[in-house]
Amino acid sequence: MRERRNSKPPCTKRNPLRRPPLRREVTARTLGFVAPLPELLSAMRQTSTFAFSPSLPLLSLALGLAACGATPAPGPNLTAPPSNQDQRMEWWREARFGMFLHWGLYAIPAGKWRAETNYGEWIRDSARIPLEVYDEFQPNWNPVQFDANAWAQMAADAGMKYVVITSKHHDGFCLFDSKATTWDVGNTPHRRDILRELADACRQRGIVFCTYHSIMDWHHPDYLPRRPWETDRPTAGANFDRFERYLHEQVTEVVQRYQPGVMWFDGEWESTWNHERGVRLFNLCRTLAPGMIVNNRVDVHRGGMGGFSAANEAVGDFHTPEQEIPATGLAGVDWESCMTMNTHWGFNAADGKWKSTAELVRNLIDIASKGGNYLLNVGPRADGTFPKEAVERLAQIGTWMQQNGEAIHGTTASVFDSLPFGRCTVKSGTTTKLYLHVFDWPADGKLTVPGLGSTVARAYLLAAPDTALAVGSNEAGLVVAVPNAATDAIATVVVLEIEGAPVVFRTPVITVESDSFVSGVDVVLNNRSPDVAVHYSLDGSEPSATSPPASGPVRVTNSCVLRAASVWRGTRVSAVVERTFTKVVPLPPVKVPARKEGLVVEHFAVDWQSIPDDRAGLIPKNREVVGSVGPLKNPGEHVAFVYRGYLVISQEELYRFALTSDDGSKLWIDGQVVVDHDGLHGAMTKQGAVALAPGLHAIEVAWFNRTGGAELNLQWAMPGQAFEPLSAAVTRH
Ligand code: FHN
Repeated sequence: MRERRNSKPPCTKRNPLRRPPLRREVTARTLGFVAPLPELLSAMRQTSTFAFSPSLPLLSLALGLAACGATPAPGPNLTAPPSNQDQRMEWWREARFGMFLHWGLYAIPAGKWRAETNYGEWIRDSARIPLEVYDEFQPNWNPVQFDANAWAQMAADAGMKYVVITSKHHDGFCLFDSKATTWDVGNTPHRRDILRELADACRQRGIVFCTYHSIMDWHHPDYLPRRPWETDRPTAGANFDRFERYLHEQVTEVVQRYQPGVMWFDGEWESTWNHERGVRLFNLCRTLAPGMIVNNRVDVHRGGMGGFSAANEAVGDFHTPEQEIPATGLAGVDWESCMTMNTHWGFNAADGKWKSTAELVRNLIDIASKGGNYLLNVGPRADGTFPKEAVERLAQIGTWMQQNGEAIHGTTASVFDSLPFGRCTVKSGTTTKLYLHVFDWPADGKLTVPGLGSTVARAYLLAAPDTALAVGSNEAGLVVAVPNAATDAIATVVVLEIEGAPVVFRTPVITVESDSFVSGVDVVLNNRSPDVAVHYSLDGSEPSATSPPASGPVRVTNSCVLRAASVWRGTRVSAVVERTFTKVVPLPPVKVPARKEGLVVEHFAVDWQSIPDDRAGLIPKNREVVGSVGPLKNPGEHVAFVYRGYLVISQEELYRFALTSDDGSKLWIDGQVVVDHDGLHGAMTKQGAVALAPGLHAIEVAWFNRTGGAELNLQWAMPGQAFEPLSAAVTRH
């Protein structure tokens, strides 16, 4: 359905600037503005002197490419179904570094509205700009200095291997000429296909073109909820299912027209979006372009700014921490930290809090050393230029990457738990390269590398690969003789070449389903160093070379303190880790008459911010019998559901429960709290466990949704088995 606002038709509907379908022509561009708002006019006058314009070399490159009809370099193969997830993610893991671009109408006010200057891409909501007032930015959209080749060249020069640009942000304005709406660039004085030009410019430089697409849409009449302050904007007739069809139609347009390597969804946290809709959108993307990567924000489980989808049911190809770098990375999964250069995503003319190039480069190194990708944002100006501070930083990052890109692109996470002087990235093969990124250069010329047992075949500065560095050792570890001065103040890279896999003395990691058990539990001890053994004790004694080695999972059948350490050539070479395990007595069954299948759930209208202990006095609005606890279909806001009944237990065991909810939830078994997931939070999962004897056991689940996302799902598992939903076969009331 083509979007039409349900209030007076948008000023752009009869906009005389509506032109024939966008073409890739380069036209004489005039700065034709239509009756700008007073603030807008003054804001634009303030930004009339634009800091960056394409330099001559860039222009000649662009003309050269155009003249020779350079065909876009191949990106990932999006149409062929990859044989596995590793194949789909291969180029992305190799890339490690990308450019994020937040660009749209919000660049016109540039963060300023009336007396305030701290807005960004959220300005329509944050400044409470009515729709019809915000619409008037559309005829003023005319980025006459937009130069896709210049943008792509700056990304390439900075060592960025992919670019993610906002095809649509939360304001709903489309940076492409959509057949589904007039709220797009096709209806502005700017008559070019921005995404097409940028996609071509990227591909001509071997950069993968990608798009960010917001699920949340503050413009489409069918999108709900409205902004909380938009009380005068009618909701009658709004149909979110119809909006979902509109969303699918536009995602199909973007994918089929521009073949993005990544579809980067966002704005997934409001109550109308749920797991089922997320799965449908994810499946649409897989159908349209099997090789295309989709982030985890297509679903509702990113878990807030930490960006980690802990829920078992979550879909998406990578996790998305935002404005933060996970302390120890996100082990075993693909993840990308997206961060701004200053403090805004969209252009803000007053934001002078720019991160230093050193901080940006060290963020890149830190992220790569933890096995993640760095998506670094630029918020272009309304005229199509980059802020000069961004241009400067991209160029300076490029200088570092020119010399050291080999230590970032195609690397994997450090083999060390930590290093005193900086970070490590790795390239494995018959010869393994350890790239030591030295932030704190040793004044005495002795770089000590603790915890490495390997013999180093060769050591050198990445900046001077032909000059071998002497390697020795002392009680603290390996010692590399380095020059007295670092070659790069931000980070100097020292390369250690090792035959085969590195022997690293890492502290073992204990992995186990639960610290308590009924009959026994399997404990996995892993120090992630194949040539280094793990020895352990179960009597609380110091593990040593004479303790038993862990040749597989250790079976614990009695309460004990397990202690473990790494051992190499008869010597303990790591710290000791320990875990206490407890054999528990199962709760006895409750004596109740046999009951019917299912649980009773009572619905309440409440305004909780947490689950009250005393709920006895509540009067339910509704009561029904259900077979499982969630997922829910549009339960609404300011509601609470309380499930009660019995679990049918056939085998004496320790049972694990995974409770996913947005907002708070709690699980009791026989009156004991097993999972306390209370409070106001996004869709996240929390686990608990309880030992149960055969028979019936009382179960109660309380959940509430204040506003926003409304997720609930309870799953359970026996030892060694996958989580699955409860079913009517195991519930009674
Ligand atoms: O609300 C958006 C925000 O404007 C920006 O796009 C960031 C970048 O990932 N994502 C959302 C906030 O999590």
